[in-house]
Amino acid sequence: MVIPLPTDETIAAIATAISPGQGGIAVVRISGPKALSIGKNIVYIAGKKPAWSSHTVLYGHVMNEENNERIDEVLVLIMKAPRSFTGEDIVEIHCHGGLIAVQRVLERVLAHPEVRRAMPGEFSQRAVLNGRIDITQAEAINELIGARSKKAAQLAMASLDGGIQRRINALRETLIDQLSELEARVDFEDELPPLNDSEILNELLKVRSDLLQLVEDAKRGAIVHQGLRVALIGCPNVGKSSLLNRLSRRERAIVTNLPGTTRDLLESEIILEGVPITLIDTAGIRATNDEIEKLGIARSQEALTSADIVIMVFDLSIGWQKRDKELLNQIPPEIPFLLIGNKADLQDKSGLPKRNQNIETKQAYVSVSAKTGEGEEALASSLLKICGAYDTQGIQLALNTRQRDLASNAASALDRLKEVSTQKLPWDFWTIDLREAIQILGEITGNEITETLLDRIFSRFCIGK
Ligand SMILES: Nc1nc2c(ncn2[C@@H]2O[C@H](COP(=O)(O)OP(=O)(O)OP(=O)(O)O)[C@@H](O)[C@H]2O)c(=O)[nH]1
Ligand SMILES: [Mg+2]
Repeated sequence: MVIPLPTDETIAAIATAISPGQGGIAVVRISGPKALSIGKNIVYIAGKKPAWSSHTVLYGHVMNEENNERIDEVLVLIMKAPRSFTGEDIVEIHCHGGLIAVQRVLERVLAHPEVRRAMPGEFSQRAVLNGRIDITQAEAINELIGARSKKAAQLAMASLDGGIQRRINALRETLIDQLSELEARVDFEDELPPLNDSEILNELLKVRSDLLQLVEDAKRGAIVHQGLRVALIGCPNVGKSSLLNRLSRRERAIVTNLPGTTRDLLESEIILEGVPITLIDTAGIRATNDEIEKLGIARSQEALTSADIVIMVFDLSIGWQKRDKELLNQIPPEIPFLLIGNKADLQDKSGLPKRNQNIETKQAYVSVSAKTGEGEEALASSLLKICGAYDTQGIQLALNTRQRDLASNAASALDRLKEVSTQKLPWDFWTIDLREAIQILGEITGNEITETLLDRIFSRFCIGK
């Protein structure tokens, strides 16, 4: 669906999360030229008629006109254009939270003929179209709201502060400067001092390597945003559920000394060094005649092939077994995995060597005890190392997938200039790739804006943003 471009329509939506019994207050946001008149029409304010001046708060009631019923007691926040989020007149009605009151207030607003329900992302889209924020900042709002760890929120905030916009614009400016030099040579070669092509190439390749660095950081940043699904896999009774409980710091899963305790997948979310990780406990894999257990094992097998990372657990108190090896062979080669020897506290008594000789793999290996907590830190850092998220703390800016793909395309366009330079082609050949890189970088920030681009970006937002 294509959202109509700048418009004189007035829109409204609930801007806060709605959930039964939750939230002391909720906010209904109205934006557009009729926002104030609608607000005045539906909010009754006792006493002398107030001025509804910008950046003031009024106290009143949303009324049902037909029977004079008070729908809710509210505060009204007025922000006149252009000093508002969207750049238009905004009236925010702060009413009570939960489900009913806020819905009734919104219905009352929408009953007004001069307003319609906002589409997903439409407030942010108007903010972009009216030049209040650029596209990277609008995307950052979405990312900040969706952040599942402190680091993800910090990265989103850096982008909301204009970090990505400034960085990309600076690189784009450098390219534009070079392009104008080159264009001048195309037209007036004889009248201008000659250009040194290797100097220009170096300058452009510097921009390229900055872009590639951003792409690299973005890959690690993506893990911080999206998180990882990590499946705990192993034979029965090796301590998978005990490990899940230890890592989640709560008794999430049932643990017993009977093999075959876990029958179903069970998820628990943890944060490791800012990376949100969904741990998935699975049923111990073995041949069984128990129908319920069979179904559970089928799910384990599914988790084994669909997880981002597999933690394969075996029992150190009995050592590495043939059945462990068989299971290890079932891990698809493209899925990174970490081998964990559990029950290290029992191992000393069992007299088995620290790293069991029978493990025929050079895979990352950590020995732990779910009982005592021994080896827990080593487990966490090995896990982060495997997923390439080891140094996420060092990242200051993280492009999202859309921005990353564009940055990488721009870098490729610049890369083609190496060939142009080697072949000593005339300046107009340089300008082709350079212009393309400039155009692509413009798409990141929205300098080169198209309706399809806007539509693609904002359709991923939800209503009220
Ligand atoms: N001493 C010791 N016992 C452990 C450790 N980890 C687990 N156990 C015990 O091993 C038994 C099995 O633990 P679970 O966590 O249920 O094992 P599981 O791999 O989830 O087993 P299934 O769900 O049956 O596949 C329980 O009696 C645990 O208390 C450990 O590190 N040390
Ligand atoms: Mg279990």
